[in-house]
Amino acid sequence: MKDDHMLPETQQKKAGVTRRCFLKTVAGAAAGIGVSQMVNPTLVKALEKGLKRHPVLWIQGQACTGCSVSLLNSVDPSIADVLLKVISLQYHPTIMAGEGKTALENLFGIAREYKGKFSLVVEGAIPTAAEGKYCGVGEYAHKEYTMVDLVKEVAPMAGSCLAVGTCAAYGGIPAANGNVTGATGCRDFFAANGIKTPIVNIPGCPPHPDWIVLSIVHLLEKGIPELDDEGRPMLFFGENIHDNCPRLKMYEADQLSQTLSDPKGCRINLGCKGPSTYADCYKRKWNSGLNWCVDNAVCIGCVEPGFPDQSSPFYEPA
Ligand code: FSX
Ligand code: SF4
Ligand code: SF4
Repeated sequence: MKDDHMLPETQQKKAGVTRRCFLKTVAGAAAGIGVSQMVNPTLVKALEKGLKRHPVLWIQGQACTGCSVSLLNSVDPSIADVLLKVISLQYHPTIMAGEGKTALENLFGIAREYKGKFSLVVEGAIPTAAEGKYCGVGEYAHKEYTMVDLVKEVAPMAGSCLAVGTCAAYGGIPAANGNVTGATGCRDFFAANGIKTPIVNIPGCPPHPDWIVLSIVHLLEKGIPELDDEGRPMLFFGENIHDNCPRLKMYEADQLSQTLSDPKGCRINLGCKGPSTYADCYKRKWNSGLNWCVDNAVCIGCVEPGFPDQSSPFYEPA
C-alpha cells in the first residue's frame, strides 16, 4: 500500500508520462501566458530533480463536476495522466476505481500517514443545513459521512487546501439566492469551524485547467502562491478583464455590440461583467487557446465571490 502513495520516476515512466513531457507542458502553459516566474530556473531545477512525493486527496461536495471535467479534458498530455501518474492523486470520486468503504479507508489512511503534508482539493460547496444531510459521501468506521463531516475531519490534517471552482471557494451556484441547503464555500466553512489550514482559492465556474495545474505545481514546488484579497493566486487573478480586454478600445470609442452575433464591438450593453472581474482569460483563452467568453458571449464574472447573484441577470448590463 505504501508504494502506492509514492510516485518515483520509475512509476512515471511506467505510466508513460515522462518528466520531460510534464516539464514541457508546464513550461509551455506558463510561457504561453507570459508567467515568467512559473518557469524560473529554481522551479525548473526543482521539477527536474523530481516532484515531491506529495499525495493529493480530491473530495467533492455540491458540484456539477464541471471543475473536474474542465481539468480532465483540456491539457496535452491529458491532465488525467498528470494527476494520476505524475502528481500523486490518491482519491477522486469521479475517476478513482475504488468505491465505498475501501475508498474512504484509503482517504483516511493517507490523511493520517501524511498528516500536515498532503493537499486537500475541495470541489463544490459544503451544504451545512440539516446537519449536512444534503450531501452524503460514504461510510467509514461504521459511521455515515456527510461532506460536512469529511471536511471537518480531513481538512485540519491537510498541509494545504485548494478550493477548486467558485462553489468550493465562495459557495457559487449552490449558495445562490434561495440557498436552502446552507451551501457555503471553504473559506467561510473553515472560519466557522476553526480550521486553520491555508486555502488557495481557484475560482471559475468552472476554473481554467491551467489555473488548477499550475497552482498545484506552485504549491508542491514553491509553496503557497501570492494571493489577492479573495484568496486567489495573483498569477492568474491579479488583472482586471476589462482593463486588458482586446475590445477596450471599442468601449472607449463607444463602439458597442448590438447583438451577441455582432463580431465586433464592446459587449457592455449585452451584460459583460469584465469591468468587475479579475482573471487572465483575455490572454490565456479557453479551449486550448481557441476562444474565450467575450468572443461569443459576455464575461459573466464567474471567478468573483458574489457569483452568480452579483452578475445576474447575465445578459443585462450591470
Ligand atoms: Fe461549481 Fe465545479 Fe461551477 Fe460546476 O464541479 S464552480 S457548478 S461549472 O464545476 O463546482
Ligand atoms: Fe470590457 Fe467586456 Fe467591453 Fe471587453 S467586452 S471592453 S471586458 S465591457
Ligand atoms: Fe469566467 Fe469571465 Fe473568464 Fe469567462 S471570461 S471564464 S465568465 S472570468
